[in-house]
Amino acid sequence: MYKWIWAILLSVTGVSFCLGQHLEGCPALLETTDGEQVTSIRQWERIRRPEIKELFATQIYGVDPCAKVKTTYRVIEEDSEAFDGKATRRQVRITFAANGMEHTADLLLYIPNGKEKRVPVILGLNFKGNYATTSDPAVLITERWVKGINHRAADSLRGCTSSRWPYERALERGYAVATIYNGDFFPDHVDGYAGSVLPMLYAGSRVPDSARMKAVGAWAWGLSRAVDYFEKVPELNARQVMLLGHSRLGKAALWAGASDQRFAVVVSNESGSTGASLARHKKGESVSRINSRYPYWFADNYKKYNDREFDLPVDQHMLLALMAPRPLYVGSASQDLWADPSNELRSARLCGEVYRLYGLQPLAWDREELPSVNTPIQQGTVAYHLREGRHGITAYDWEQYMDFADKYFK
Ligand code: GTR
Repeated sequence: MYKWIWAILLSVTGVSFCLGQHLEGCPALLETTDGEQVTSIRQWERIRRPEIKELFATQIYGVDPCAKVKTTYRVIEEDSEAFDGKATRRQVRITFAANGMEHTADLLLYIPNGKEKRVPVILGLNFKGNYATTSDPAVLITERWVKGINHRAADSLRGCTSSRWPYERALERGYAVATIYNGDFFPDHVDGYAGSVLPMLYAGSRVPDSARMKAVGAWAWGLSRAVDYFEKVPELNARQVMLLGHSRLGKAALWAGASDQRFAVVVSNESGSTGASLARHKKGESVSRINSRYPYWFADNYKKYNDREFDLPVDQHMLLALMAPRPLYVGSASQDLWADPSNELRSARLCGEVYRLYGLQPLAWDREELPSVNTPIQQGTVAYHLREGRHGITAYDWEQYMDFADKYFK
């Protein structure tokens, strides 16, 4: 029924969309494996959502063994005068202990100063170490494996990815920002498993080898652990976390957002293959290409679908649908053909079926063609933009994501 209410509402407001959109050759989003039509939120939440989540876990991202982990937090550095007094910087060492083993991760957090209320948080993993996200000299240099010649972090690379982390702007807009190096959970290389958090989590587990998490699963697991910490910080509003991930870390962000509903807003920036982009009819990076280049990212089961996308029991719009009813933003870039913007857009449109079930406006763009560059479509609970330019995450992207989050958090 919601479908029709929306159709009428949107047609009077001049926005139209196609009813009953379906991805050809893919099991229906709103039909259970028993062939029952899903027409209520209750059926979605009790039956279909868990079914889909389970399929993504066993076939693609890996099953969380739900190890009993004891976690401790130690502030290793803090300064209330960061960025000329605008923010408090806190670096926290998180120690996880399970199955007789230990693992650590270092979280970098900036909190805007002078706020009376708890502030919303933007969370994302980073690719090169916390110290590479900012030229702030007090940020500790990671001692873990990093990409590069000798695999050691070097002070000369401090701030080398700072254009991707506009901290001061986010702080000015009232957001706290937190990040952790992805290598703290799984070093991003083919032999990364041994140095990852996974041997500790899977010790003694009965999850079959073929369905175990690898890098992307471990990164997603780590994102949830950051929220565990936010819940203990009085300055932060842990119910207002915008999770933001770029590219491979966008894939991890989507899986984290699907697995853990504490993320209030989820943003996929150019996550492409096995992220926001549909596998079926995908241009650029296919399932077999991603699995052969990055055999350590996804569960081994995923390799069964190399060159057989049409055998997948899911497609990526179903992953996006697991965010509902929470706000979701999919960002693409016009020259990022490897990620396939058209297929990211299609996926963002197709997940709308579930948003409609909740009576929410889906993506307010019902056309196959991409919208013009730098023209964000943010009216619905699902948003999309096509930034002009190459693969990357820029100040422009952040600005759109914060505009979108403001609507829900302010
Ligand atoms: C590419 C990979 C993409 C994307 C990207 C990135 O090499 O093929 O799936 O994840 O890396 O993370 O920048």
